[in-house]
Amino acid sequence: MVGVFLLASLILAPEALANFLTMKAGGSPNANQIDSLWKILLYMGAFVFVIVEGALVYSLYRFRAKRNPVAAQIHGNTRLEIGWTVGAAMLLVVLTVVTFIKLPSIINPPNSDADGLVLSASVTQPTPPNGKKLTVCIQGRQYIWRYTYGDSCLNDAFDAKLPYSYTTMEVPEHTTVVLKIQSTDVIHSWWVPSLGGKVDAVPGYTTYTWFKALHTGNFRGQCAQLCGTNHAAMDAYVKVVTPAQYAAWAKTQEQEITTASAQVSQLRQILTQQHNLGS
Ligand SMILES: [Cu+2]
Repeated sequence: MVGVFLLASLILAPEALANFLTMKAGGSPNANQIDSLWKILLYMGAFVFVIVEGALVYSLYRFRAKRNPVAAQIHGNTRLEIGWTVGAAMLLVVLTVVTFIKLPSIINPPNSDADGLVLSASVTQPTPPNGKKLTVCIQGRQYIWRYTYGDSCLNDAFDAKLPYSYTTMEVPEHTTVVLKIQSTDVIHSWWVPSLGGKVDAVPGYTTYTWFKALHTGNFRGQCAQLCGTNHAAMDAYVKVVTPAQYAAWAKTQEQEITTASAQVSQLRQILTQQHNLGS
């Protein structure tokens, strides 16, 4: 009994049950739309399950062999058969309509809020209606994520002037962040569940997605496509801060990268002069 109780308290703990049947959401409008669409499907599925299984269990009990030694001979029921065919078709119609109503808010990015990061407009797809967004280019590679910040990363993600970071992406809240996703080796998959859907990083192609963080906080994700022996270690973190904090961070990051690059160039020069750097 104690064992059963302990097991039940582990399984039924709120932490264990959180998002057990439902999507992770709450970080971005697209993630919330995916979550609510999923819940509609789940509840409708649960309704059908209860009706069908209920009828089955009731029939097993009501018409059990002990009470009914001679089986009734039945040749179908036209009204019932038309009924459940039309009923199932109606359910599919409802699911289709609800899905198509929700799809645009999952696919198309909205405008940044007034207190979001102050951004210049850009015409590169995908784009919120007013064109203002923060672009982050994502490079997946075995086994780490690299992020380059700024509109011009669309031309060259390795532009020396742009700040970049590994593993943790720093972004401002209330700002539409458009992600341009690429891979430098095999197929990876970008997925931070609380911030939206899963998008593959495919070598030779560029895929896009977006999120708009509703509040500050830390969100965790992971490469969602088996990409090699160390795939499990390919974590992704998104740190959402205020627009002011983001601007300060980007500036510091830029300076630190410039300093570090200068030091590396200096070291390279010294090593080359001493013939310690292989040609
Ligand atoms: Cu990967």
